[in-house]
Amino acid sequence: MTISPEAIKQLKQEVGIAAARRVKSGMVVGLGTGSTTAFAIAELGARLAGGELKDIVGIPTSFQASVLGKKYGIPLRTLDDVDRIDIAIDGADEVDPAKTLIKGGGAAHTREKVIDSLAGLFIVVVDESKLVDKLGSTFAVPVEVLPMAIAPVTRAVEKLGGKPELRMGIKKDGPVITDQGNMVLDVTFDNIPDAAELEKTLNNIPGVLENGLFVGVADLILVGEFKDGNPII
Ligand code: ABF
Repeated sequence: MTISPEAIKQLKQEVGIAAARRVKSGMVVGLGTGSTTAFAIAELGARLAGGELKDIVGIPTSFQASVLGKKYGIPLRTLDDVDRIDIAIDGADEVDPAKTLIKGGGAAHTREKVIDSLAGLFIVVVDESKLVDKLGSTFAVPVEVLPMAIAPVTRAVEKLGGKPELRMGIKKDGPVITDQGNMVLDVTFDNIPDAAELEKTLNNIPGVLENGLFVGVADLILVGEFKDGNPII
């Protein structure tokens, strides 16, 4: 059954709000990237403004997360300012039954993996369209690469059986540049029998900063889905 864009947006909003409601006063919150997490950040801002939530700080995973955090009045800090992250809320592009994720559709997976991995509780917020039985079946694995190493990394990834594609900007006038000044190869694999092994192998290629396989990082997956025509989490 195909779900309309409006309905998908409603699911994203419901699941973002549900995640934000798990944040308690005084917490340090990892602020993820993407449209679903944006609803969680807005809800945190509303709860702060309404006085229901006090004294939280946000650790943004990207420039986009920083902009939203500021917009909604969440005091922002860096990892140098805090000794812990209580909860991280972030999106994903794919979630498999083992809670392994593919992330990086927003080219922010390098900082996301740092913050999401440090969190005491990493909550993933997705709509039902992100659930897959087989990792890599709907989304390529993003790999952040030093620009000077694109050619050798492309060859190395092809040797692994991957089909890499340089991610271009929306206007197709040049490659996407990450917050770290690097480029992204989106690598399609026909099969990912061992995600943990592939994550390590990709990150061991000289010139690779980080890839979008998140293995054993997600603690809680909140899924927005329709049941009998009503959105449920
Ligand atoms: C970010 O959110 C990325 O890692 C992931 O690709 C994206 C999902 O975006 P959305 O919630 O808009 O589908 O965390």
